[in-house]
Amino acid sequence: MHALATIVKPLPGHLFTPHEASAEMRWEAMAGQGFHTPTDRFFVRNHTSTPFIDASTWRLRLHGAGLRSPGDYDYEQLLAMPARTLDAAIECAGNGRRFYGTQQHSPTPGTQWGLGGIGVARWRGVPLRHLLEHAGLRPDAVDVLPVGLDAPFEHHGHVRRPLPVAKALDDVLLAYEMNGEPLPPDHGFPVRLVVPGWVGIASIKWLGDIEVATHELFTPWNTEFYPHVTTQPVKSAFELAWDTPFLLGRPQVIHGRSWSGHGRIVKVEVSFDGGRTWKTAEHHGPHLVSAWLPWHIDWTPRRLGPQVLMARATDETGATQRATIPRQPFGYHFDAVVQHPIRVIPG
Ligand SMILES: Nc1nc2c(c(=O)[nH]1)N[C@H]1C(S)=C(S)[C@@H](COP(=O)(O)O)O[C@H]1N2
Ligand SMILES: [Mo]
Repeated sequence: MHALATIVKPLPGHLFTPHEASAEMRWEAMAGQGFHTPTDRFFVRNHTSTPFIDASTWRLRLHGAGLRSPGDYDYEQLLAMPARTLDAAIECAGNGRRFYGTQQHSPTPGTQWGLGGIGVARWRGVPLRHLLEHAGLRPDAVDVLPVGLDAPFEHHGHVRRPLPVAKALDDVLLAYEMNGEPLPPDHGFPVRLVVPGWVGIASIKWLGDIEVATHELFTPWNTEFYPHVTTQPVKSAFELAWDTPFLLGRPQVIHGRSWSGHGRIVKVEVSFDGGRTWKTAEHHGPHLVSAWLPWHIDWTPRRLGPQVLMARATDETGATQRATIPRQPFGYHFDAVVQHPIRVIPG
């Protein structure tokens, strides 16, 4: 079992691949699971380490020129406010970064995530809109800046990234529950933001402070890191380990999931011959705009040896996955088709 000092929950090797202060979910850990990612295998991305926060002394401070009635809220007050449940993905902007190097021979620095820097949970909490209105949101408010209570990151201060007020009022949740339990320490206890469809960094964990400004705000997280990055692109993954062995001639049902920050997935195709021909996969389960679409396809391996499986999805905006994509200096937004290696062995 791997233990990262920066993460509290256990990180068994069959569920996670460790990366410095973060832990990536192994996609084979989603095989046979329901729609949501169980919390025990949900990826963790920490800039520093998981802090221990006492909910009984915790306060959320709302302040700034964009509010008429700034003030502090405690945990009990938040729990007593009108709540909403939301099924949504959180995905790191760097998810898939490794494939810039392995598939396109153009590696980019940063955590070398495969495709496991994503999870879908059932979040419950208070709509950010409700809290902002409660604190007297002024019509001239422009940006909302959530700040984390974890240790400052290098010389950049606390992790914080501004959100435009329009997104803050749309579908953002102040979540205190994940998959029916109080938020675990690694995922932001006592309260985190969940910003559907946007890069993971928008979903600030261990929330302690929200500033509402009447002008645009800038922090290292929307200038230096993740500039101009808002919604997540289209991606697909197989619920399979790398190099999974399959028996020749034995019928298989191959499972996977596809997602997009822009809207619903409308089509998923799979290629078993390196991208020459594509077959349409079948959907099942709920088809939610801020989460993923589970799918499956039948396949009987007819050729021995190492080969690749490829999946490509298309969303309702027409965005799809290409064979290769231009290099992105930070290694964000890898939305090309991933070549998933498997091997077929004698049956
Ligand atoms: N306060 C704080 N919030 C944070 C982070 C962090 O390090 N500190 N990491 C961000 C990043 S980069 C991602 S991808 C998501 C990951 O959420 P998770 O660890 O619950 O999977 O949290 C975001 N929120
Ligand atoms: Mo991230």
